[in-house]
Amino acid sequence: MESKLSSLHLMELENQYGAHNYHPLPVVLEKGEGVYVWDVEGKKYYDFLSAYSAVNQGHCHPKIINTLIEQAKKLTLTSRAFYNSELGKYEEFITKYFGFEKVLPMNTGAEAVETALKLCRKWGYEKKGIKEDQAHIIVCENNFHGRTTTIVSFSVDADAYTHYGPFTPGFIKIPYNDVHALQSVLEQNSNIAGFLVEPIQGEAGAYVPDDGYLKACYDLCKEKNVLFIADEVQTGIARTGKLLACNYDEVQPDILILGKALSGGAYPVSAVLSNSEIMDVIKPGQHGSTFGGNPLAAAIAIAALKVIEEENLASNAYELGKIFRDELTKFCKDSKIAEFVRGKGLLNALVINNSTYKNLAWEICLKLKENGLLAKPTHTNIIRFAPPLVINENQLQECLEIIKTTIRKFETI
Ligand code: IF1
Repeated sequence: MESKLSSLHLMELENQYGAHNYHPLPVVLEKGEGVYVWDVEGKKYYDFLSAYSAVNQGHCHPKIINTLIEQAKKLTLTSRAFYNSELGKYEEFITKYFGFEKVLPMNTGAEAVETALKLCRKWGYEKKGIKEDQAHIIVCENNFHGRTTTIVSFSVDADAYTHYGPFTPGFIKIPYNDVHALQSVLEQNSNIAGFLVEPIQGEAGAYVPDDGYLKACYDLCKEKNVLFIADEVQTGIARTGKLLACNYDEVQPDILILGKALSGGAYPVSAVLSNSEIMDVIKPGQHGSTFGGNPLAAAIAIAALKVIEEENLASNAYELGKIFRDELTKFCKDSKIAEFVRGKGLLNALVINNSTYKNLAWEICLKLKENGLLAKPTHTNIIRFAPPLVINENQLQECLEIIKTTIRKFETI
């Protein structure tokens, strides 16, 4: 019998044989259930990252995993050269679920963003009448939409784009949460095909725009015949306390991009939704993916979306998110380290004052880990808190205690 490898050994293996494109927290996980994960030594943690909001339904949700197992035993992949028994059912289900006429299935978030950009450009040429190669898409500063060459072409994060050029042209960056910036570009440039926006900027540290921002942008887009494209890969599927973060502003995007929790973390599943008038510009042979729309993904996604509804995860995220921010806001008043908390639903971030010690947020996360809660800093001084949406109030209170006690220990240093 081979003896079990220790965390240290497993981290060394990743370090030696894997590309160094990540800097993980030093914890090696081997099991997950609901809001909990366990490391290889058997220590149990609350997961406050949820695989960047992919496991909204909780780790290894039995209904999702059973669907996965049953479908995997039957048929996993046919390619789109043939029809499969699950895809049509899924397409009907997801379009009705989100109120669109058509869906284009892909696998990862970045692929779905790429798909939306291609769809938008094609619509710009074929429906709006923009001259060949002149279409522009407006994007926001501090965006995060994925890692492909085109997507990093419009990133403002030097780590994301440096030395990956030459870049894809055709994107105009404007400040986020600035309706006037959008208005002025729309007025100056008649070659705009779309406006791509995150309803809340996740990577920027759960940066929430003003109420009404999305609606105002949407209205401007309508006025100028420009597609409003919402990237809800991270904010969608109940994370922010509503099914979509766009629901807060009662905006139905022209193009909706989903990923992550569309599978509950069981499989890479992403999707682009729109009405036929837009989607039908893509004809056979003009876009696709070997795995996109495979029967395994289709079955899993239906199960994952059903869980969201059956377990009222949107309203749970809404209610518990409020409690979480209220408690931490109170805590921040007496803290020299914790500055403020922001977010919506269960997508929240705590801003840490790291003026005296730059790595403070990382050190806090290491201590949180020792105390049984996993979270990861972003932009050196922001800690993102995003537990699975199946968390209950008792568990949340326990987590708030862990967070507060852990941070208090640093106040005295
Ligand atoms: C990583 C961040 C979160 C996304 C939005 C598209 C994608 C993402 C709004 C692409 C992906 C991830 C990827 C993950 C880290 C993570 C992240 F910090 F980088 F910004 F969640 F907050 N649109 N977000 O947030 O989806 O291709 O990855 O499936 O490790 O890069 P993907």
